[in-house]
Amino acid sequence: MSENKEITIMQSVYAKNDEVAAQINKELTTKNIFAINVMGAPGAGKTTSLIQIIKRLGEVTPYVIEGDIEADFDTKTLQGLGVKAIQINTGGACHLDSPLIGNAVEELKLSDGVLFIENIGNLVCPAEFMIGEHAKMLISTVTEGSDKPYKYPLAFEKADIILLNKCDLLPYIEFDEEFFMKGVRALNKTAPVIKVSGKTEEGFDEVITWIKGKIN
Ligand SMILES: Nc1nc2c(ncn2[C@@H]2O[C@H](COP(=O)(O)OP(=O)(O)OP(=O)(O)O)[C@@H](O)[C@H]2O)c(=O)[nH]1
Ligand SMILES: [Mg+2]
Repeated sequence: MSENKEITIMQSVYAKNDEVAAQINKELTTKNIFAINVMGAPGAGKTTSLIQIIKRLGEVTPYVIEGDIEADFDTKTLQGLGVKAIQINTGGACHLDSPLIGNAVEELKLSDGVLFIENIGNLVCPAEFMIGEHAKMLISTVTEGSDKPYKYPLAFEKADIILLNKCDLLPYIEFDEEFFMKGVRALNKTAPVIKVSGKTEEGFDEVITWIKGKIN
């Protein structure tokens, strides 16, 4: 006969993260900062899109927190363009968490503007962790294939805006846009999906209109 065993339910692994995220969110709001968690697979064009967005922001001050497992190429690129950017290296972790963001926010000395947080290139874990953001921007690409909403639903479900990047490559690859949109809309009825290209620069004016609509 089997014995009854007492099982202790541990605190949610997300609870501490979410508590710190809520504090960061409040602090950023007080400083008049709108924070965007930029998510997408490795090489989706997160940094390329940020460059296109930042150069269209006009009077709005951009700040960037760059998340990578190792290296600081993206931070160096942005700093070279005069952007106030700071690097976080997780040393292996596949997503940013809110304590890491808390430290970076303190160092950046932010006020009045938009903070872009480029998360680790990964279509899974970043969507699970709040990091103090006001909105999540997902960058998907035509080169990843049109089945991505079906295979990686959480990122698409949680996104407030979705950029479909690398549209300049559409003539050269097979991408079923209708199937992609059907998958997106099954998960997320409201997020705008904007077709963009970091190469031809199409679509980014629409992205700016969305961002400015959020901060005004
Ligand atoms: N053809 C084409 N290439 C693009 C586009 N956007 C980005 N790329 C290229 O894709 C590669 C990756 O772009 P990044 O902006 O570095 O991508 P990322 O998502 O920031 O990459 P990680 O930070 O390493 O995850 C680079 O070689 C870019 O030039 C696009 O719209 N069209
Ligand atoms: Mg990058």
